[in-house]
Amino acid sequence: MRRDATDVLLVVDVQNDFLPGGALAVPEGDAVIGPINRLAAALPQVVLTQDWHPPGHASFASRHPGRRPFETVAMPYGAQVLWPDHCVQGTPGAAFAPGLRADGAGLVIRKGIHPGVDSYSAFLEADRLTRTGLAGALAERGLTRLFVTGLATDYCVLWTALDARAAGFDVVVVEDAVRGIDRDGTARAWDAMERAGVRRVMSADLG
Ligand code: VGL
Ligand code: ZN
Repeated sequence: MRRDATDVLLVVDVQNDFLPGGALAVPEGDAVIGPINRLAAALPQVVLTQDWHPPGHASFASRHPGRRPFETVAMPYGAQVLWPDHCVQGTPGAAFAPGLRADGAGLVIRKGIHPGVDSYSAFLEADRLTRTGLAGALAERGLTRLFVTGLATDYCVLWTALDARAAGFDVVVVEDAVRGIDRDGTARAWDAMERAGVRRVMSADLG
C-alpha cells in the first residue's frame, strides 16, 4: 500500500492501564508498541488519543453500588459496560506506555473527560452528540486517510474507526498494531468494521 502526505497514524489509548499489569489490561496489549513505533517513524503525521477520566467517572463500576466490572447498566445515553477504575486523569495508569515512541505526535485528543459520559470513540462521545473536535482538526490539516492502531480493538478502536468512516475518512486498521479485550467481541468488531468499509492491513504491508 502506497503512503501519502494525507496519511495520519492514529494511536488509540496506548496507556499503562491497558497494558499487562494495568487496571484494565488488554491481553498482549504491549505487543502493539513495536509496530506502532515503526509506523510512527514512517508516516508523516501522528495523532494520539488518551482515555482521561475524572475520578469517580460514570463508567467505573465503583460508582454503581452492587455492580461489578464488566456488567452492563442503562445510562441516560444508552447501555454502558462498567469498568474497573482506569485512566484517571494525572495518574501513572493514564500515562502513555513508556516504550511508545511518538514524541512527534502533533495532536493528543483526550476523551472520557466528562464525569457522566463515556467516550470510546475519539470523535464522538457516548451520548453521540458531543464532538471531540478530531474530525475538524484532521480536516484542517488536510489529512484524509487514517491508519488506526492501539487499544482496544473491540471498544475504542472499533468506535473510532466506525465514526471516522461516518465522518468521511478513508480508514485502515493495522491488524498487528491492535489488540482486543474480549475474543468474541473482537471478532464481532472486525465484522462491523468490514461492513462499514474499513480496510485491514498488516504493518509490514505499509513498507
Ligand atoms: C477503553 C474501555 C474503557 C478502550 C477505554 O480504550 O478501548 N475500553 N475505556
Ligand atoms: Zn475508559
